[in-house]
Amino acid sequence: MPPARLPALALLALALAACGGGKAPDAASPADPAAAQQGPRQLNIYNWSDYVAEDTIARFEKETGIKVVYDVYDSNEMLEAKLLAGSSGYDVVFPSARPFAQRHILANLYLPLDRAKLPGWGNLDPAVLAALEDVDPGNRHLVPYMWGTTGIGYNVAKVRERLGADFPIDSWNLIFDPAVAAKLGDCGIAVLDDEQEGFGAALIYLGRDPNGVGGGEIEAAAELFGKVRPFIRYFHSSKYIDDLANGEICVAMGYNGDVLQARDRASEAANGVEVAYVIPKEGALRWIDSAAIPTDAPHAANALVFLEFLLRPDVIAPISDYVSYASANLAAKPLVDESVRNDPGIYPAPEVLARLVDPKKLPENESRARVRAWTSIKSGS
Ligand code: SPD
Repeated sequence: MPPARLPALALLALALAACGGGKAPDAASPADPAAAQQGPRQLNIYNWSDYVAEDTIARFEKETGIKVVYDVYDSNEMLEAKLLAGSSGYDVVFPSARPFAQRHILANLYLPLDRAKLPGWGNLDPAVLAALEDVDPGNRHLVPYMWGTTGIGYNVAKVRERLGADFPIDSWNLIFDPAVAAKLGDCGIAVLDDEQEGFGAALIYLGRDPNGVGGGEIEAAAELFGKVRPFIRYFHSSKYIDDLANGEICVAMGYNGDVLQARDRASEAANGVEVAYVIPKEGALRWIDSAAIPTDAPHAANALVFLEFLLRPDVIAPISDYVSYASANLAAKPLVDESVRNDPGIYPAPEVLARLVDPKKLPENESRARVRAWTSIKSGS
């Protein structure tokens, strides 16, 4: 289980102390391979689970001779806890933009990027860079990596069996309508253990602003979850991938690419399980994950070599193919497999894109209250 999120002000204070009273750090040190070779030939990466291709790290190690230590997490809170504890030892991390990377940048937790060492920067999609401008003014600290949506993954046969062939599978009602969830409870409903995603989905289903504050949002979402809590098997942010693929659960609130990885795993296993992903008609949260170099990274030069590696279309396109997420690299799109480019679960149609909402950094007291309420929601108390 991820550690509880600390109040942002407490985080900020810790971060400022760790960074020498909030003094802005210098730009990352030189990153050309020759310079990188002068320091320890190591790189410590902390990334989301299931977020690179099978050969990505081995390929980097072979090309550069830099040895990678690769650890994974499945929630922004886990990453944040490591960063704020200080001396994490990590050189490259992958925070989601809002509110995580946003408050990390405010707390000087990331080095400004030396763009001279990132000639592949021009491959990035200007629209994604523009979308990050409010989080990272001037795009100084974050290299956008992948973006996606949080919707519903489901086992087609099991859900159809229980709801009938004509029941439209296009709504958050699969999770939030007690009458529907009651019919699916026996085959397993999973929900992300993520307060932002949980509140976001519930408020969107209720027709409310997921970023709303002061209008009884917390109570409304808690009441909604209270009605369906008996039908939710578990809250977890990565277990659902294998469980969907193996037919152990039949509905999951999940990240689009993770659900599509479950679909691919089932199909590779030829186990007769068909998994599908839907962005609910009521709307969904859109998120952007970026790569960043922590201020106290022990191998900042090697980190820049890795970021430049990720900016290469021939590197990021196969990652996109494998993880089923849309990358922020526009130049790579023609290299991405046609089945991925044409998958509406990865590149949604314009009318679906219009229903997506970016999460916002909420006021500190609201954020704290949501975290507290999320604990109660999960325990069913
Ligand atoms: N397996 C990779 C999942 C990446 C999800 N990142 C987005 C989180 C937004 N809350």
